[in-house]
Amino acid sequence: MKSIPNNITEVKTGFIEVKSERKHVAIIGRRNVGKSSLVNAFLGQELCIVSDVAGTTTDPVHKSMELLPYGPIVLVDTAGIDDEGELGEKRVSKTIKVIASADFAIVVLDAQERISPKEWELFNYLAKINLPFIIAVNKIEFGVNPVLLTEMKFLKATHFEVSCAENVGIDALKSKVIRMLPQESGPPLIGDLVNQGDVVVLVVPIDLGAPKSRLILPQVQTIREALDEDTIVVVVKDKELRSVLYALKNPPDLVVTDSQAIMRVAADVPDNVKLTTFSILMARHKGDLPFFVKGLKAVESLQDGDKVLIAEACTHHEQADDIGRVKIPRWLRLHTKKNLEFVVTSGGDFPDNLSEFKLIVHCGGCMLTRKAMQSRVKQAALIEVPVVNYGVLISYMHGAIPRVLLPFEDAAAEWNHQKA
Ligand SMILES: Nc1nc2c(ncn2[C@@H]2O[C@H](COP(=O)(O)OP(=O)(O)O)[C@@H](O)[C@H]2O)c(=O)[nH]1
Ligand code: SF4
Ligand SMILES: [Mg+2]
Repeated sequence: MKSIPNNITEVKTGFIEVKSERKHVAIIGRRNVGKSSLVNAFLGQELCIVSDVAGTTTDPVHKSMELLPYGPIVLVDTAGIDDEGELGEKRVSKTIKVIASADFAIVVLDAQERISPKEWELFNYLAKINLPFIIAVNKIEFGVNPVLLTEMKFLKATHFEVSCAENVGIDALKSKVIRMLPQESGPPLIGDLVNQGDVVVLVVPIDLGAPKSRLILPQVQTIREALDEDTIVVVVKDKELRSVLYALKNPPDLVVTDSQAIMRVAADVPDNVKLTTFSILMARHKGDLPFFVKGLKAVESLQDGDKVLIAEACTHHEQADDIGRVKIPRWLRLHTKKNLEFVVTSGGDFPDNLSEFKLIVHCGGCMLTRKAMQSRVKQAALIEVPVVNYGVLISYMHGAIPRVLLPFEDAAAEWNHQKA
């Protein structure tokens, strides 16, 4: 068993968010309208439990599928928005979190009924967060309530009539969802930093923290993007970097390194070569790089007793020298010379009580969708709690931030503005 250092509170959530590059489609509505039935009809298989007992679906259920010809998506079945009691309220709050980080929603209504007050509230919420959605009017075998039709006209929302029980209208609904799904997937990792034929060197230390027999997602994604851009990709450990630079006829066009090796790598890579870290690339791809750079200002005003949230978006085996639980707290205490209190969350959940924290240090978020990461950043920004990510903070504490931000005009400008 590994021990967690003093002053670090561990908050774990069981739910792991994966499938990060896929669009998330949330299936939402009141209890018993047929949300789970719709997920099953979409999948063409009985994955979710369907029952006429209200409140059968409790925790969100994530299911990947190929929505052809659009591509891979994740369907998220949720508990009813009208769930009651103490447990019910917890389920509703989980559903709200799913909605906030979804890319699209299918609101299921019962064809025989009218729009209820809870459903009006839901539509208001969707408008407030600007989430695109479609209404699936389910159980149409017995006709559609004319008042419901008038109410939907008033809403001006796109709707489709379906029967999950008789598999009517499901294909048409899928086609419509495909046409409505947002396309945007955030800035590239390196696509705009390189040209065809460029040489890109990726520095991947294989230390105790590296997973066994594989590379981590940001590394794999960067390799793939570099290949897509027709560049020549060289992957090396930090120890071999110098030999590689020596062997190359010309200096490389871009070097990307693991944040923890930044000082050694920066010393080896000539000043005129673009250098950044995987974490900085992820900060831009998933989050908001200039906002994270702004967040660095808060590091210098931390005081004894201040609470710092370390947010990890997935659960993994803790290492003896764990980056989130051990190294970052140690470096931050050393850097600030303050006795800080750390709270670590891992898993797909994100605390509601963000205002308690003077700083949020988020992981790269490679397992989160861009939408989910953006929603976390927005939540913190709304109450003015500064956010940085692991890589931005590590480069800052190691004095390498000006160099690793150079390839990114807006983030470099934010840094210069802060220094002015
Ligand atoms: N008549 C009819 N019943 C349906 C239809 N879709 C679902 N149901 C029934 O409605 C009840 C609730 O369905 P379920 O999918 O569990 O609803 P959820 O609580 O919104 O997930 C179940 O008894 C289903 O069999 C439909 O198209 N027609
Ligand atoms: S960066 Fe975050 S989401 Fe990605 S593996 Fe690390 S802890 Fe998990
Ligand atoms: Mg259900």
